[in-house]
Parts: sequence; structure tokens; C-alpha cells
Amino acid sequence: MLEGLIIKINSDLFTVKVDKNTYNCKVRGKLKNTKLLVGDIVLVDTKNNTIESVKDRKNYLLRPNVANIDVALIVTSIKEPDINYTLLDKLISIITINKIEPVIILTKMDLAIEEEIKNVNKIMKYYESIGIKVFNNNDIKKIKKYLSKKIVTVCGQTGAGKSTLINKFDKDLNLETNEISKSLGRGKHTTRLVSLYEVDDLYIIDTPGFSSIDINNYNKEEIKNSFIEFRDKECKYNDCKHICEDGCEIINEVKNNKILLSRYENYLKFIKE
Ligand SMILES: Nc1nc2c(ncn2[C@@H]2O[C@H](COP(=O)(O)OP(=O)(O)OP(=O)(O)O)[C@@H](O)[C@H]2O)c(=O)[nH]1
Ligand SMILES: [Mg+2]
Ligand SMILES: [Zn+2]
Repeated sequence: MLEGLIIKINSDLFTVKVDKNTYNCKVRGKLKNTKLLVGDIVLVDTKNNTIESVKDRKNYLLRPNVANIDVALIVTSIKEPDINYTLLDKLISIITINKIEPVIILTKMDLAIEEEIKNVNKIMKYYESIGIKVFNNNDIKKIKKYLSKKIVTVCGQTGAGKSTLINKFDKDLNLETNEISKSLGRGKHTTRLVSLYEVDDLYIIDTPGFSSIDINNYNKEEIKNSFIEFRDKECKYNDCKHICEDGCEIINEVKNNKILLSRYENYLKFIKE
């Protein structure tokens, strides 16, 4: 029995990478009720092409549905589709709750006018100030260096440029990309399957995009803790939900422009959802 990594799933067929070889496997009876994911580490019987068992995961995400991730790249286009700070904050929260590092990748800067770029850059300075890495999709060298030796997934809206980004990692990959629909103003769900690729010293997973995502699987406490910049602030009441002004340090900092207003507004939205 050999240890391998699930790199692709197409209904009940699992592609598993074992060293330099890949095997197309089915799962054994006792595993039939376990939902295996790309990124899972499994034991395979390479004679019968069967998956015999799966190792405990260090983490996983529901959307995209992937396991054992170090970094999730939130691929965010400035235009086509327009940047959506609520979706961005939601993804940061969900990724953080699942103990994965969120990193922002900005795309389609070339389609924005100077004023928009200035505004986005200013807001991105804020995200950097709370400890989130931000890259432009042109800075491939820097991005690859940062991701060295990691297992990385992309996530984000359909048409944001996830597959285009991965193609820049390795010109031989030739992943399918598609222009966005002019009538709908969004992508066409070009990527249909979750697939993992090995590029130099890292693994990167391409995933299908979405238009929206739910945060209501998580409770208020988890959402509160996922707002990184709220963590070390001391409010008058220990269990302050940052909704009432009475002694709330968060609301105080929002008023003093120390906490980004849109972040605070999104926090309120998420705990109501
Ligand atoms: N101008 C410009 N176009 C870009 C950029 N990045 C991606 N695109 C284009 O945006 C369109 C959508 O890109 P994809 O890579 O297919 O988007 P995706 O996020 O993989 O979409 P799904 O697979 O549907 O989730 C394609 O026409 C790309 O050529 C960019 O930085 N600038
Ligand atoms: Mg794609
Ligand atoms: Zn408070």
C-alpha cells in the first residue's frame, strides 16, 4: 500500500498522485460514505487501483471543496466583475475560521482607471496593515516565492481570473479560460472540476468560481474572531459584540478611521445572516 495525494475527482473516479505516477482509483466499500476531497492524503492499493483509507485532515473548505490547505488565494478582479468588498471580507472570514491563511490577489488592474486604482490601493494598504498579504497578478515571481513549498488553493468569483493566474505559474498548463459574459457581467463558470497541479516547489489547486457564498454555517463568535483586527482590542465588556457604543473600542476605532468602515459594516452584515 502506498501513500498518495488526491489531485482530481470526477464523480466516482479519483486521480491519485503517488510519487511521480498517477493512478485512477475507485474507493473501497468502507470508504463509500466518506466524502473524499482534492488535497486528501490516501493509502492506495496500486495493483487494484483502489483507495483503502484516508488520513486525518488538518483543515478543509466547503467552497471550494478542498482539504489540507496552507494558503487560499482570494482572486479578486477590480473590474469585470467589479471588486466586491463584502465577498472579499466573507472569504477572508471563512478562510480564517478554517485555519488557512488568506492572501489577496488583485487582477484586471489594467482595466481600471487611475482613480479606481488609487482607491483600491488605499484600501489594500489597510488589509496589509492587519497582516494580510496582497499581490497583483502581474507579480508572479513574488507570488511564487511567497507560496514556496505550500499547498495553495485559488478561490473567488467566476471570471475573476483564477485559471489565468495559474496559467502564469506554468506556461505548459494551458488551463481553459473564458471571457466574461457581456450580458450577465460575470464569468461563465469555465472551470468545472477541482484540480491540483504541481508547479516547481508548490501545489496549486484550480477551482470552479461562484457568484456568492454563505457564511451562515458559522456562529457569531467564530465570525467575530475571524475579524483579525478586532482580536486584541479591549472593550468595556468582555463579551462585547461590538454592536452597542457603550465602551466599545471597535466602534470607537471605526469612528476614528482606525478600522475600515466597510469591514465593520460587513461584520454587522455577517453576524445578522
Ligand atoms: N484584462 C485582463 N483580463 C484578465 C486578467 N486576468 C484574467 N483576465 C480575463 O478574464 C477572463 C476570465 O478569466 P478566467 O481565468 O477564465 O477566470 P476564472 O476565475 O478561472 O473563472 P471560472 O473558471 O469561471 O471560475 C478571461 O478572458 C481572462 O483572459 C487581467 O489581469 N487583465
Ligand atoms: Mg477557471
Ligand atoms: Zn466592542
